[in-house]
Amino acid sequence: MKSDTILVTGACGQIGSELVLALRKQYKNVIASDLKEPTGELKESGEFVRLDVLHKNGLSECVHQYGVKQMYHLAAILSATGEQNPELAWRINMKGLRNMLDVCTESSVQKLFFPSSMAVFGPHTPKVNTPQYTVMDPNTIYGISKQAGERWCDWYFQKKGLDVRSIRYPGLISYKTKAGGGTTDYAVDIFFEALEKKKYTCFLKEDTLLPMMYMPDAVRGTIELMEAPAEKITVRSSYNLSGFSFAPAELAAEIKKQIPDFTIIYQPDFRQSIADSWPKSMDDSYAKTDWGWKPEFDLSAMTKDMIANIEAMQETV
Ligand code: VAH
Repeated sequence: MKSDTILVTGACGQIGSELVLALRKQYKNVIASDLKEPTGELKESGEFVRLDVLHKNGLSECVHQYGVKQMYHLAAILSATGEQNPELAWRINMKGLRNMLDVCTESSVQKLFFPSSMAVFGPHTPKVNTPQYTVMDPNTIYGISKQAGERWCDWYFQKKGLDVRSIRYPGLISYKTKAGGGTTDYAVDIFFEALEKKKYTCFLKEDTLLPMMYMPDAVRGTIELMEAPAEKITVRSSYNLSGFSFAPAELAAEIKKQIPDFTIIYQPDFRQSIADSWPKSMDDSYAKTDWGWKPEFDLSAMTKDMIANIEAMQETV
């Protein structure tokens, strides 16, 4: 087991809760932190510290007390919630990141991970096979904060030599911790509703094609990026990363193969305009070339794995 002490913020969130468990399989000391208390395997499997990323002193004291060498900063407000609470989203997503960047440069931290998102792209970005470098005109506070965050990360690398690395995640699908406040959350909620009620009301139009990824691939890719030799990393803003693209109708059809009497209706809400501003697919050739990225799950394999694991979880309840 590797000995670097790692601190994960936002550890109780959709990505954090699975990333911590994966890191704890490789590292002896992985400290989970969040504002809310952990539960279940996340709580039982290791150290937890209650941290507010807006309080730099608390963050700094934790880093110095534990001799933290790597940080994964996952605490953030997502797209849909951000549009309803723009001031809160900007404050947490920007001041939280600045605190992390400054604590890194003022301490023993050698490596920082920053999660960006396909939300940094906007209405004038080429939507098919969106390039690594292209027009970026995000029109959500979440996307604007992630774009600004990418620029801050690149600046801290260029000007202060901080080894900060980042991924532009597509929509992420998982079963261990429900997503919260995202526009792509339909692709998580649909599985729970399909198994519980055999029906789902989707808040996006049936043909809304979006890049997506299964969480096991996202977690593996994140750790692979952080473990790659520094000289391999040519992108210090954020790497495009993608698994596969689908629309709600395609996901519903895949679920119906496993649950034949499943039905879906479509009632688009404010999140439709957010989804319409995002890519339909992303070019992640830089990640493939620089550090060997390769997704393992496709739509069919993800659907089967999600249903099998949610059914198994429900049996233990
Ligand atoms: C959201 N799940 O919907 C997040 C993600 C690209 C989407 O950033 O806000």
